[in-house]
Amino acid sequence: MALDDDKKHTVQEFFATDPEKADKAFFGRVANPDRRGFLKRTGLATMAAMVGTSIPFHRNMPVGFVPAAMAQDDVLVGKDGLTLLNDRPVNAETPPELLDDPITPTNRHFIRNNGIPPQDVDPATWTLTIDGFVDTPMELSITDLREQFEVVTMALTLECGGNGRGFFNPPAKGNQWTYGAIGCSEWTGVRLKDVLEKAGVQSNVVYTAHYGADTHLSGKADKLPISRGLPIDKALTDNILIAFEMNGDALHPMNGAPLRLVVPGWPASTAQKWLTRIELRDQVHDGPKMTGTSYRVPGYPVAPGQDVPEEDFVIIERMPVKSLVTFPANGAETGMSTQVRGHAWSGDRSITTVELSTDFGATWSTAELDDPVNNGAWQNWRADVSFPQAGYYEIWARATDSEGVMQPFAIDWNPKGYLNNSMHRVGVRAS
Ligand SMILES: Nc1nc2c(c(=O)[nH]1)N[C@H]1C(S)=C(S)[C@@H](COP(=O)(O)O)O[C@H]1N2
Ligand SMILES: [Mo]
Repeated sequence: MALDDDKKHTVQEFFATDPEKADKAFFGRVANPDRRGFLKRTGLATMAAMVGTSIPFHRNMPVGFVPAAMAQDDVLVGKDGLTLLNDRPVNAETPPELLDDPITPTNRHFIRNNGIPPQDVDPATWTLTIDGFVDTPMELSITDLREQFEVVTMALTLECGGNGRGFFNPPAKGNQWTYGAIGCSEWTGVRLKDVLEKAGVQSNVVYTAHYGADTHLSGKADKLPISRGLPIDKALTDNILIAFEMNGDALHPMNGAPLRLVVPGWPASTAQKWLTRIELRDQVHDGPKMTGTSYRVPGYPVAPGQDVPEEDFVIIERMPVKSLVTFPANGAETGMSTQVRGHAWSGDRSITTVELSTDFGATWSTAELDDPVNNGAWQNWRADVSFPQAGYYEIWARATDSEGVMQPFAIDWNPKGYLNNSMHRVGVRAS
């Protein structure tokens, strides 16, 4: 199903730019004034082949849209088993049982886009500008980065601030993430700190501002989909990378190829993909998704559903203590005993304990817990559990971090559905 005249464009883009032309090219369908149109026999056959069966109501299909089943395959190329939450922009999460690897393979790393990724990126000509309040503004190619700075490889945890939003009640608008907007891949790049220090951070700098090459959904060139930043003290810590490789290969196009920031333990929205510019500012950054209620929570505890004035919202910094059970899968049939395993993480802290319960929280036992492979990586844990008799059990996991903070059982509700770190429950049938 190639676009014969222009192979560089995906089906998705072709339909987005000129739906009627795309429709005609694909299916030979000419629009009627009422925005429907009869598919020619061959067009109908093509469409049926693409969705895998006949389309009884094809006469009702508006001209110029991509069948959802087809869109899914198209945008998740190079990903395996992810759940597509939205295809414009692309948002896809990983089911917990597919996050079982100690290091998340690229094909299992979630995708969270706010806009349309850049097309036809060329790593050879890509540049990163460092400007704002620096002694020496710089424009660096990826080769410059590799040659002028120490190249490091680290496993780093990225979690979307909205992970777990789908469980909020009353619900919060936005992508209904469940568990899987989290991953810990191995990233190769240079330290943000080294690059900023080389440029020379001036004494009035308080915040960074990150810019990427993706475009706004509206198509307007002067509108950015997202531009967030970090307090300068955080930006100068030593496990934030400007990365050009993921798990030993080029970055996946949806995960920011050819260059991105990786900011472990803070909302992954700070980890700009398709990174083109870092500006140092003498005030808190105010780019799109920095202000208002974006990536912000009320500065005090609120009741579910409570109205909170916008000025009471504060910028989310570290992500909270959390754990995930990646084996067994929810709904699994197990024997009378099974290994249970998963990961745990807590912003820029470490995890000291992971506990499991199989009796709805009455008693808890401690899991075996690994140290992080490096600062910024999640920690893997495992335990053997056995069940006293056949039946339905829930495996509950709760982590405690180095400051003694434990995961809660219930959601700490906030209006935009951020930071849900309530305990992960996995139901199994033992026999
Ligand atoms: N340029 C750009 N960078 C971005 C985004 C984006 O839409 N555009 N999304 C951010 C958000 S909200 C998240 S959670 C992470 C997701 O990274 P991933 O898609 O590689 O998992 O990228 C961040 N960086
Ligand atoms: Mo995010």
